[in-house]
Amino acid sequence: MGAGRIPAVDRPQLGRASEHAGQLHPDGVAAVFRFTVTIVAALSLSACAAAPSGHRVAEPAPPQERRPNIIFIMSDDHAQAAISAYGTEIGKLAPTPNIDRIARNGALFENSYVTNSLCGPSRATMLTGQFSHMHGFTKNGQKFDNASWNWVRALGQSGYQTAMFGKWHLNHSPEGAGIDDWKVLDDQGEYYNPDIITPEGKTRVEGYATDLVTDYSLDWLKNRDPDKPFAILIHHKAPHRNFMPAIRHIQRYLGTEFPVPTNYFDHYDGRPAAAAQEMNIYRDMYEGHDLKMTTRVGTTELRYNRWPGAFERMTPEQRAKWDALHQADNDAMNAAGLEGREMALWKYQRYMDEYLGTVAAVDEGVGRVLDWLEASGEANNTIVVYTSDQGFYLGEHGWFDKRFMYEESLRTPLLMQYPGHIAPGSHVRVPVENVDYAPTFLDFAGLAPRDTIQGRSMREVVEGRPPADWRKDVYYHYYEYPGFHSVRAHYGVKSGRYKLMRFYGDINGWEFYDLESDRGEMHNRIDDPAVQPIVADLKRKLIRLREQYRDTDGPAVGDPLSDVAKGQRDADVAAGLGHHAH
Ligand code: SGN
Ligand code: CA
Repeated sequence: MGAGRIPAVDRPQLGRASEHAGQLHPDGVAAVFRFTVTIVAALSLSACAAAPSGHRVAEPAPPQERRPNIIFIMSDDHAQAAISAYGTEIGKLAPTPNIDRIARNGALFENSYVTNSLCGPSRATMLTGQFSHMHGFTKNGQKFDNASWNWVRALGQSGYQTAMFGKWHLNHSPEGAGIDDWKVLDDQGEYYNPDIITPEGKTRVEGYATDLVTDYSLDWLKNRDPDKPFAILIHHKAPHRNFMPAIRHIQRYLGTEFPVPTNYFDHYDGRPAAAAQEMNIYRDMYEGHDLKMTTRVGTTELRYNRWPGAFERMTPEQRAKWDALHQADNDAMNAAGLEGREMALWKYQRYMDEYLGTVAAVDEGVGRVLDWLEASGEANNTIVVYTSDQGFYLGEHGWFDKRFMYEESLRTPLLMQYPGHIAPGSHVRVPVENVDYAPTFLDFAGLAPRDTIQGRSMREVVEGRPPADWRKDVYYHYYEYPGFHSVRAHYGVKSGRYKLMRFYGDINGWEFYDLESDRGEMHNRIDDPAVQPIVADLKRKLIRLREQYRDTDGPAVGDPLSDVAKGQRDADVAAGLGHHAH
């Protein structure tokens, strides 16, 4: 028995294997498949027919290649570490065979990053190809202007049929964003019986969010206009907080011992912003809401449950199964009277069970979409992308959530297949950022780049011939403070093995890491004389990047730290402390 696990006396196996997704989706892959007619240079043929007799008939133009379909699958808060294609320890214990199919069929991006590790800003970046300060959505809770340019509308205007199902979270709905068909989750979305917004209004729909989003997507794919290329956004809520697996997956990882990150009990020395966060698994996670811990042996009453709605919206039948499947493990935990370090380790294992349990349904959904695609005859002409709106902490530094520019949340999964264009099993090593998605889709759809876009098409990169002048340095800027989890605003650059970050506001200061010798980012060496030439070089790079991307938010790189005290006042005012009077 390893750390954090307690033998459960009795583990009910309610409906585990029997409740297979297939029951919920009787039509599955056995649907009627439509084959799309390939358009061959019809225009040039009619031109030939019209040629006056006696004249040489013009050669027909070469057949135009059909523009590729795009299936853009995104989950919410999915760490690279939780995808087996990334070769991680967690992936070995909780494999994602269907997401991995995309990597096998195409490319796995080893170095894919976000520009601002937060939901709304990330999504706006993916739609527009711009950094947060340019599209204006810097923090959650702001509203994205759906009338802004986005790549989905651009494809639609050029003849694509477009759709979006799942989490939008940029404002109420995609109304006005130029997407033909959509059904979205309300705000952050709920796992069970979610409220679904359609052009007709909002209704509560019985079912599990991940399965519903997959169902909507497959229905649309099967009934779309077969004569048009299509672009579909399938955007899951999972594995976002509060990590509620489908009933059939609740006990999937019970008894699996996940490796505890070596820095789970971090001291945060030399990293004041890391010390000040509120996203610690053993201190800040809600024991009821997030960890589904009960108050005592024999009860199903949850401990601190900040937003009871997530459970109250379940049907009595769902709730009964849910409670029964958690009961033995909860009773064992309560009976053991865990404290301190032991309790922290138990919480880590419970967090992994629930988080990875939600990933299981996402992986099944990806499998259903890929199965449909393969059987439809469209696979060779379809780009499939799997990504997340950002990475996530799975216990590193003791954390859940994201926001920081440290590796686990800066990185996001990215896998892409396009038969005939992307070699199966290829690995992309150059750094890409989510500003690159929009120009990539435009490029593959044969549309001209747009000068507002700050990213760059990854086409040559995935086709195995990265341009010599491809970016080497990655720019990042996080804004949301004060806010959930109290992560201070910061910006920074990652350049190969080195990373430089500047926090500003009430906590301001620089951090420097050499990832080659310090993968866990535990030793801030900003004051180490030995690295000062590297730090100076990174500061020059940061200045250049901020100029290139036209980011003037936050203090300038050259501002001495003492001048940033103003940031403290801004933060306090925003928090309602009203220090402006002084
Ligand atoms: C919710 C979560 C937070 C999370 C934010 C942002 N709390 O507020 O933990 O950081 O979303 O997430 S919850 O208990 O209400 O889920 S994001 O994916 O939208 O950026
Ligand atoms: Ca997210």
